[in-house]
Amino acid sequence: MKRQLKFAPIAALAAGFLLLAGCGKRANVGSYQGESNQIAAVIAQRNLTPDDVLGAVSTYEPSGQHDEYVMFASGGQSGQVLVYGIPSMRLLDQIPVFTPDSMAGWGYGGAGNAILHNADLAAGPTGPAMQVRWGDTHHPALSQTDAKYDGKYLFINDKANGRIAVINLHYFQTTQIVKNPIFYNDHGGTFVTPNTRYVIETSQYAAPLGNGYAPLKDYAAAYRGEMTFWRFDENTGYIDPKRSFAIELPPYWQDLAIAGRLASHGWVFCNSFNVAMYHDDDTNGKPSFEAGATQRDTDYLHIIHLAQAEADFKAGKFTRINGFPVIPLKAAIADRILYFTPETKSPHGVDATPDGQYIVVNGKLDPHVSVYSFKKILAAIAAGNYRHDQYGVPVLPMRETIEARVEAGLGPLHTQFDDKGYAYTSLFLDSAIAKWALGGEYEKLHPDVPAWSLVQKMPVNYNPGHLAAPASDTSEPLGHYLVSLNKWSIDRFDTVGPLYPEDLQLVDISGPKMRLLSDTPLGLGEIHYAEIIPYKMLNVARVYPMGFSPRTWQVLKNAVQSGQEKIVRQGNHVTIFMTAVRSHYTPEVVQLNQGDEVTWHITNIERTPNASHGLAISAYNVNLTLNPGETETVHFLASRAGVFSFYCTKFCSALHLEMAGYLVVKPAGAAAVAQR
Ligand code: K7E
Ligand code: CUA
Repeated sequence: MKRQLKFAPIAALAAGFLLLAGCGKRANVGSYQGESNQIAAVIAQRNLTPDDVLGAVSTYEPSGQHDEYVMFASGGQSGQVLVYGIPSMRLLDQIPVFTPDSMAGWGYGGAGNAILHNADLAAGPTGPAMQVRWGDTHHPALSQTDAKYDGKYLFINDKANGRIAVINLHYFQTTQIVKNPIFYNDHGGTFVTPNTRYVIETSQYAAPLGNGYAPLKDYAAAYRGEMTFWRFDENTGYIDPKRSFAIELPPYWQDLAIAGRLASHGWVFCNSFNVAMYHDDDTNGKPSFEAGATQRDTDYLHIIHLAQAEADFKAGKFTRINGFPVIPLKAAIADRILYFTPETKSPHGVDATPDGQYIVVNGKLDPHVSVYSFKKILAAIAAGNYRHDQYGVPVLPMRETIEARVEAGLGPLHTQFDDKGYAYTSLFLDSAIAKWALGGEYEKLHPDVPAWSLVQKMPVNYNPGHLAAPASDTSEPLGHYLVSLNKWSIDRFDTVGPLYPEDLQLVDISGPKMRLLSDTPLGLGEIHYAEIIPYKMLNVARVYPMGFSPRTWQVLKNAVQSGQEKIVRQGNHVTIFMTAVRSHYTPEVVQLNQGDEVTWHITNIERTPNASHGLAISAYNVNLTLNPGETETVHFLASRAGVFSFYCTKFCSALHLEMAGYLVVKPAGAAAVAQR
């Protein structure tokens, strides 16, 4: 075991620490003279190895000191986005997206309701409307300008319900959720094109396009996959569904996707599995999907010429499904939009090198990562030396498209890149990360290390899914850190019941060897992917402009201002104009008749950062969070008679408990409430 430390190393460690500390801006050698023995004692008492101490001092943020990077991580089944500081791995925020969130007051009466409602299932020929109040978020994507992060927006998909959300990073707030009109689920999303012109969302489990019915026996004829290109409008900050379109794909189960950049700008790549099109109606005892879907030796890397698809869309070469433009498979083939090249069966992640020259496919069942050359793909297309799959899609021979195969280890899932010409691949089965050297132009960055060679394997705990490195998905990755997003934690933390947390392990990749720095448990959801950006690239607001509505994303001219508070009754419709400021609401008493229709406007008129207030109304399921300047509107029917308190849910001041009021609802039949 590693936890054995003799006195000498402790002393050396303490001495080294003392020397190191001497270089810091916050202290000098002299100031540690008294502490060095104490430090050595703590190291001994806690049984720390030199690596432990190095990890601790590399990641510890002293009180009040901020992190250099932030990581935007999918919150998995929580349906949200998590925000971490790096290197401390402190959880800074949970941005509510697909799931109501009571801290943010998201989905309990305010703006969140309207945004969530917009992405519910609409009623249609196949069934009634359905409220969907959760999501399974997988892949966050930061907006890009010229293939670099611009820090403005974040996108995230909901695999379970086929939805995409837009988060504005000025306010860290979800502004829009769009429901895919032709598919129920997705997985290959979100990924953005190099100028965030399009946000990509790809279906996963083939089904009839348009959410209709077809029996499983008609799988090959009636089931399809698709890739949707959501047009993002930089001027408005919203996805414009009217300028968005999809491409019909064969009913292979499409997996991860990535947009090309630089060399491969204008192209998109997507993995698939179950090219065998295995399906079974469970009546004849055929094997399970896990056996049936993997019976072929190869699946297909999809190569999609987005620039040509966009031209077809603009030329009106599409059909409409549920009103949404879809370029039919036949047209995609005829107009040279879609190609395949074989990949070893059942791969998982597909990633593009920073220069867009190589497409890296992670084997999953194959111990190799396969590196395809975009130059070779173009040459293979030009050579025309291809066969066709059963739907007529050209299949480029693998020997013409592949550049290298790197034996990384067992279960390669996802790859990230640093600034020194290296790639890092998660090995799910090996519980390890493989560091390997890129070839081509990247060889110049590491002249002594052979191209496409394995450099180091480092164990992680356990079963890593995605990895995340700063700006890895851009033309300028930053290196420095890598986070291993591990699915299993087994023995790493105190057991807290049968549902185990994930383990996020922070790794230092700045030196020649990867070095483990810390473990962080996560019990809120399963992170799939994450993107990391230097904090200084963000431009985050501290307060809202006065009267800002997160529903309209505008300053409302008629937002309630101080001195204009009132209650207006028109028949049985009552409108409340309320303000909140430390430490009271105005008005504080609202008297209604049972059956009144209520519109309740409230503005937090604070200008002080951090001075948020809440508005919780007992029995009416209303819970708002109002940040400084924010205005919200709640509608409800006063269906229940009685005396209800409303109060501020945020301990905003010494007199916070007094920030409360009464909602008095007189039972129907009793004398009506006098008008104010
Ligand atoms: Cu979990 Cu990218 Cu959805 Cu792999 S995915 S782990
Ligand atoms: Cu406002 Cu407590």
